Amino acid sequence: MAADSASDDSKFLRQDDDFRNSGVGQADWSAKKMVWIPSEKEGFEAASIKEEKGDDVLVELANGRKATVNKDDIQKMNPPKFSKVEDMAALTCLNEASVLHNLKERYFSSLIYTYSGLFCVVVNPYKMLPIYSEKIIQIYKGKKRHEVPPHIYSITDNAYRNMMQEREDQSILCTGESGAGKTENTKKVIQYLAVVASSHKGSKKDTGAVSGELEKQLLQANPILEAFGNAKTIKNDNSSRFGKFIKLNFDVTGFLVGANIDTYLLEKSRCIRQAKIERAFHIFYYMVAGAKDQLKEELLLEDFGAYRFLVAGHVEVPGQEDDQMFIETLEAMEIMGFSEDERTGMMKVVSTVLQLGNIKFNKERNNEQATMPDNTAAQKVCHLQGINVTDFTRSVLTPRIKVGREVVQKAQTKEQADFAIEALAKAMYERLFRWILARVNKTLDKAKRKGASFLGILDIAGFEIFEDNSFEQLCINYTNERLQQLFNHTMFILEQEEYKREGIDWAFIDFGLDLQPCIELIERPNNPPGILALLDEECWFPKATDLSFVEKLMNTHTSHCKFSKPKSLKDKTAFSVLHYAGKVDYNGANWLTKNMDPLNDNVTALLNNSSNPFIQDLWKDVDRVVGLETITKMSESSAPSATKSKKGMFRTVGQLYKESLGKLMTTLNNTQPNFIRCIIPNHEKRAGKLDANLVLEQLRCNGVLEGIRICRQGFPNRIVFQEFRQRYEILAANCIPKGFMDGKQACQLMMKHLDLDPNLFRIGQSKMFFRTGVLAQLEEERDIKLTVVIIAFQAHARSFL
Ligand code: AD9
Ligand code: MG
Repeated sequence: MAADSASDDSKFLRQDDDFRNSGVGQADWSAKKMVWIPSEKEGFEAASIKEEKGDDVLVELANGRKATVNKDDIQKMNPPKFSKVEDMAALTCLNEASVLHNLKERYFSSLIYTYSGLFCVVVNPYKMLPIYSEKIIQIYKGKKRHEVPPHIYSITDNAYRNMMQEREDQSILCTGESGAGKTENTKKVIQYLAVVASSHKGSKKDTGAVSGELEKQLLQANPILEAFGNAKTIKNDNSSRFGKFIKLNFDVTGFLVGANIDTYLLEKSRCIRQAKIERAFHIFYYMVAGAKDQLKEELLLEDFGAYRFLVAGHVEVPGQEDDQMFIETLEAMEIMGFSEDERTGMMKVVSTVLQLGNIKFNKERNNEQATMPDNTAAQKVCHLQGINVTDFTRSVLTPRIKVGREVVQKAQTKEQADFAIEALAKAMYERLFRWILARVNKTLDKAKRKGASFLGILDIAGFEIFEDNSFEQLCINYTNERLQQLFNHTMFILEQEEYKREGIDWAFIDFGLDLQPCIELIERPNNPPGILALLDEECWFPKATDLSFVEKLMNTHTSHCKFSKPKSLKDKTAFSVLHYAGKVDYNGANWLTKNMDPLNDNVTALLNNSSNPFIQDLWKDVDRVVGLETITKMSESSAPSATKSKKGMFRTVGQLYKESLGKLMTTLNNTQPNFIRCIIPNHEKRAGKLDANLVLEQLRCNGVLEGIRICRQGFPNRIVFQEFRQRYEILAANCIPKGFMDGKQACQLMMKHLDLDPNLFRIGQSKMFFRTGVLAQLEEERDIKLTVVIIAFQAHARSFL
């Protein structure tokens, strides 16, 4: 490491050797036959084997308690030399218990990054560690992965260098559950590259400071997207409610020349409804708390308590001043080059969304028709949006819709009017978000120079299994199936290459194919149609309901290996999918509406003609809206006009998502991927606490354990000949003749002497390959041999006294 590493901060990156051997001592490990047994609270507990009787094993725990466990429940413990290893693929006993133990030991030493073969695992420390400073950036610059301790900077630097040297596009994929640290790590990647790849003349590149307009703008894009797309949730005070892929473009010399951001699945329903103690998107609070005087007047702002859509009024975020954040967000927009008109236009939309929630409808006593007794809120909405209030009210209460060939005015019920207003608020916000994204991209792409290559960073939710899983969970789990497939496939290719390079005889299986049946169950267009295609079909089918959709699913896929009916059939709209991370019970209620996402097209037509150019621009493609006709017909359980879809006027949410995921996957498939698995250590946002079962569950869902399962099929432990000979020659004493002998030849002789089952190892061109656990066995034998040698030496020494 560089000289700086001698500083105090380096202890947060790598442990001293003295510390590494703290846990179970070498002598204890071999003498006591240490193993891991399952523990309800800790995941696994260390124990020593006392006696083995058939399938039962009698063990003793650290507190002296004895227990009998089935031998299949026992997992081998690694020799102490593997304590706190930086790459878990090197563990000789590759099992769940050892992976958990290693992560835990490192976490408690503030070593939050650990490799697991192709993965980099990071456990959220929930405290500021001094590992992201400018000095640390300098330590990682230009260093290979094995030369420096595990870090997101190392992954980034290596990806960047690979991109330059191999001219291959790169990607860094961060996944994990909410609060696990995806966004924080994504920011660190960008921060690192903004320093090391800056083209700014006279930049302070060597001090680690960021200079240059593009770099500054790139760093400012995030606060803007976070203000509009993040919110406080139970799990995370700054939870991203959308996925994103940030593409950084570089020229041939490796300088940053532009960037582009894509987003996925904004949780737009959050602007109209929030769970207890959660918030809507940050910007609502920033604006209401921060807009003063003239702006407040212009935006027709009211107090927090006046807005029905802010369910719990002003929920605060600890350690964050909303009014200050408003100033910072506006400043970020200024740096991004947003004009004053644009900023005001955006704020008007945010204010409108809140105001829409205050429009109330009544039910007329004798008929079903909705009325609007007080139109104050509607007036404000129309003032902000530059549309006529009478037209707006009529469009909401008695819109014109097509019935057969005729266009008629149809009175809406209170429920229909409420639904239309909520849908409008959500759509308005989503369009604003998309507009912001396009605007940010316009600035970041301004160089208009086509980059020679790119490095993309994906920050997207990991696998989700909740109590109630809906359409959104299916979309995110489908994404994770595809990402896991990419991982498995990458691993297969790399392993295959290494085996080939080393001339090893082994037919490696493509584990990416394991995921294909589940992916097909979701995305297959026909023969038979998958879940998304059946849902689309049902959306256009006369008298279709959520129930008829689920029934169709059941009929079509009864015998599919990844599909099943939940055990309890109490809920008729339930069905289960067997994902790689586990079985998920989905609740099919509201899927038809969620997939159609209908909007009142009378109102959107008004917005499209707004007197405010900003609003007009936002609604310029209203023909893609699923209209009122659809809402009305859906609520009457009859079909919308099928011609609409045939003409391709609009696409369902499922279709659009499948398409954008397809594009993302094509992009990722053409990159060299780097996988970052973020882990949340506890659900209390506390530093220094690790809930073992929570971590194990994530390791299962995020594919780390799956990766290990794949590794175990091959020869995961590799040692170069020289190292193998040095460490284990003691076990094959005298079999190697004195004088020089080539490394491979020496190892061949040693292996012959050791008489190991040939299926347990392979001899490559430069290294030895072992199956999991073999090295532990050799370590044990080495220990015994060493002890004998030491005793003999001591006896010999004593005889001279
Ligand atoms: V969500 O799916 O967007 O809800 P993320 O993105 O996975 O989630 P985030 O990066 O926002 O989680 O991290 C949550 C919080 O954990 C942050 O606000 C920090 O307070 C904390 N955190 C995460 N990573 C680090 C870190 N490397 N160092 C310090 C961290 N704190
Ligand atoms: Mg996030």
